[in-house]
Amino acid sequence: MTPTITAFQSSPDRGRGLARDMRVRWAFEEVGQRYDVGLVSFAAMKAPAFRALNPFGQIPTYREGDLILFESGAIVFHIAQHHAGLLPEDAGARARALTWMFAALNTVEPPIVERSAAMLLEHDTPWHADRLPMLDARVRCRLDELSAWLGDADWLEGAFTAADLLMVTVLRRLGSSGLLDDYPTLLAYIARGEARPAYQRAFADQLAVFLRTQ
Ligand code: GTB
Repeated sequence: MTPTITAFQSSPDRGRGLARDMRVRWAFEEVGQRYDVGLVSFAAMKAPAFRALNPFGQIPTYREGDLILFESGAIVFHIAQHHAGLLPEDAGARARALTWMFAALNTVEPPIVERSAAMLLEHDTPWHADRLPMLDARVRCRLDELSAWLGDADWLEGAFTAADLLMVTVLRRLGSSGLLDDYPTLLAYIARGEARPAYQRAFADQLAVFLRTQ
């Protein structure tokens, strides 16, 4: 059965692959699994029918027969568990990859999302200028640490895994901030992710939605 995911009908990222369906699309492409996409409006995402798929009224969701999933990390993990190519076979290496998947979503992503939200929602408040340096410092702290871990390695733990897939999508959110400019190691890491044919197919597909709905 072909799984169906949901994505924005009209994505605020204007097809730049920043909405979280991108990481699910990329995972499907890496493992060679076909999938369908249901496009939803903001209004539809908050309706009871959609909340049956995701109680928080957000994309992406995943449906395959009776199985309904939400949370992009859980969906990517599910795909990685059921197909070869995104997690190592060795149990220890697999656990390390899972550790980095959590690190991407629980340790690196939160300060980046916090900064994005402040830029979007607080930019005209009296406290924004005072708060931004603190938000930047929190992001830089994680970028320093991640960059130090990567060193001259291509990927977080040897070969490319679902953890790299998640981490690259998390870091891409900083694209227009200028914060990555001080981190050539991370810029090269992101570029390696973006150069993967599976990434490029996923990116083209989500961009096509944006172009079609203009
Ligand atoms: N923890 C959840 C997950 O990982 O799946 C978070 C899901 C989530 O935040 N979904 C967002 C959503 O549905 C879309 S991706 N928002 C609508 C709502 O909450 O009402 C977040 C996102 C949105 C826009 C941009 N952008 O414009 O650049 C980037 C990321």
